[in-house]
Amino acid sequence: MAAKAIDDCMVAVADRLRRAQHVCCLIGAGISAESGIPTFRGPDGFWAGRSAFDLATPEAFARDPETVWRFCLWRRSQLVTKRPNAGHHALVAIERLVPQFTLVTQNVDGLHRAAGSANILELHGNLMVDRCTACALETQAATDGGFETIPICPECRAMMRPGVVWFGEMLSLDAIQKADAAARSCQAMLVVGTSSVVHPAAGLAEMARLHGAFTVEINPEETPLSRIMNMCIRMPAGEALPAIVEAMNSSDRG
Ligand code: BV8
Ligand code: ZN
Repeated sequence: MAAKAIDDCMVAVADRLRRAQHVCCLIGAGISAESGIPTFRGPDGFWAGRSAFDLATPEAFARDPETVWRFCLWRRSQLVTKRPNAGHHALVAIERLVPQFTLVTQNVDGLHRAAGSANILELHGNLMVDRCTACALETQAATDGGFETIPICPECRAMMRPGVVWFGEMLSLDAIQKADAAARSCQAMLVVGTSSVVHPAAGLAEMARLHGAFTVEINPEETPLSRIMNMCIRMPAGEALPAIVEAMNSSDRG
């Protein structure tokens, strides 16, 4: 894409965001790829050579909790050294430039909060949270010790589970209701770094489009939702989002 065409595209998106009362962003693992965190369905993704249904379902956990915990603890050991990238920071900047902003993320890596985002809905939970399988007590995962031992509940001594939403599990009603409301009421939605195959998250982009939002997909690859988007930016999030913020700020300067 020629430089001029990219600029025009960023200015067009910036203009839409500037004119919006409410901007909603639907985020997937792709935004964290530039922080060194694997995506799920890419060639070197988490699901490459592994079955999501052996590692991310309640049945898998009931059948073989050790294997599910080993996968989770391994991901945690990688995550503790990762930092937000320019894409995460650009989302913080956009949040501060518009009247109302809702960040709906499928990511469980906590990098949006680390970057300074405020209004975050974590649809699939958080990998650094443990939840008791018996009394539902939630604790922050230990990061100082090793990543070898399965956490035990400090209250009732039952086994803990990772605080993420597995396939076949309901999402938090509060999170999905707020995300649905945001999709219905926003004037612009950025759909960033998601393959748009996991529901009900992917349905939020369709909901936004249905309610008249200007929808922009930021992803180097095409997805099943590309065809319904008003605009597709085939660039990495870490490049596209800062360029959009720059265009928003320069539109400020007139
Ligand atoms: C539920 C665990 C209902 C946490 C995950 C229709 C309606 C409702 C449900 C379903 C339905 N059809 C099927 C279902 C069931 C299922 C589902 O969606 N299955 C799919 C696979 C067909 N959904 C569920 O089970 C959900 N629960 O619906 O409950 C219910 C009703 C009654 C009773 C009980 C239940 C639960 C979904 C949550 C599952 N948990 N993970 C964890 O360990 O992380 S989902 C998993 O995929 C991840 O959490 C991740 O968040 C999610 C989505 O993946 P993406 O983020 O999109 O990542 P992916 O690798 O796929 O794509 C990355 C993209 O980034 C790519 O496009 C790539 O091109 C791009 N990219 C790469 N680099 C960059 C980039 N983009 C920008 N910049 C870059 N640099
Ligand atoms: Zn307990």
